[in-house]
Amino acid sequence: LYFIQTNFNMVVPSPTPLSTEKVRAVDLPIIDLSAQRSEVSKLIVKACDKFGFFKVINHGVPNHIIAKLEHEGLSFFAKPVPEKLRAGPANPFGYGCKTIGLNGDMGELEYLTLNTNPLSIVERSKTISDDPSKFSSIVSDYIEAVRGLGCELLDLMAEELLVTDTSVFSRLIRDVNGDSVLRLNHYPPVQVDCKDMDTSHPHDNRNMVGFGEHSDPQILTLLRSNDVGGLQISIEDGVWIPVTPDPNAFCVNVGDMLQAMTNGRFVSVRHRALTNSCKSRMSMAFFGAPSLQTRIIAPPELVTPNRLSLYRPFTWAEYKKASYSLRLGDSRLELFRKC
Ligand code: GA4
Repeated sequence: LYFIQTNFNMVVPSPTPLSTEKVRAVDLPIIDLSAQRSEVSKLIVKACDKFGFFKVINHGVPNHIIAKLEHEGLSFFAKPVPEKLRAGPANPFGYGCKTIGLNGDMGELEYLTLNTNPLSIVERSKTISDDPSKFSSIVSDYIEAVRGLGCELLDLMAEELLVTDTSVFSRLIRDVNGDSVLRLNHYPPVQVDCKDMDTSHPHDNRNMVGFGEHSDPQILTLLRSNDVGGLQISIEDGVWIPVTPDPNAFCVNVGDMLQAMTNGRFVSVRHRALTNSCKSRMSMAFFGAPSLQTRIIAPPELVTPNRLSLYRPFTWAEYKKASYSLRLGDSRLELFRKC
């Protein structure tokens, strides 16, 4: 059964009709990180308040680091299925196809998830690549660069939020032995007649759900994709805002842990990915997470008489366990809300 599911030559249309949903074009924030620091931090906080989402350009992650990982990802997904299965099943790390999480969620994608711990990368690489040391150094370089960008963004947020300890957020994801995850998602085209279609804007019901609606459990997600559209965010129930693809940008999502750390000021953005009818989409997402025993508590400056403490203290391990016991689209943070 697993083998049949992984065979992407058999493209079966998803039963989910998207025609009834609302799609709204919105200019989402694109923040140029080469601008003046105080200006950048203002724009970031504004974007996190309004959308829990923004794009960054001039982000400083070297192109050659991105291009190398993209090449490795494309080569991996182009391999015959039995070879890819050597890196699986994804429980939760390794190669997965169509199944998401542990509770029956499905999507039109295949993926590779890696724990970013250096030892784990070296071990995993042996099942993924014919040249494991090359693969693990490409993956490590990418993680290091993108983690650095994530830390920088979190410091900018703390500065603008006037938190005294400006490393309070970045410290959570800086540890190389933390629980951050790297995920490569490959969305093969789901074949429908695509004559005359604008493939960069999947606005219609010829697109299928590749990865269903959810928020990311971690602190911050930095996602880069090729120039094929598919990512959508939702800030209002049932209304989807397409994110224009830009291979030179990183999309940044507020995760559930940053919502908790900001005492509910930033909202972890709900998002999903649609498949494209004609083109293959590949995204590379870094999910910045703390170590398992880290306690998630908002800094004192973000708890005020006007904004009382919203969540009870908990560890990332507790939150992660709850996430994996629920379905993809569930709102997990509600379980940790004070009454
Ligand atoms: C969403 C963000 C990351 O891709 C991920 C996903 C994880 C998985 O695919 O194994 C989860 C999902 C994600 C949220 C809730 C749980 C866990 C599937 C699922 C149903 C790797 C993560 O950390 O959480």
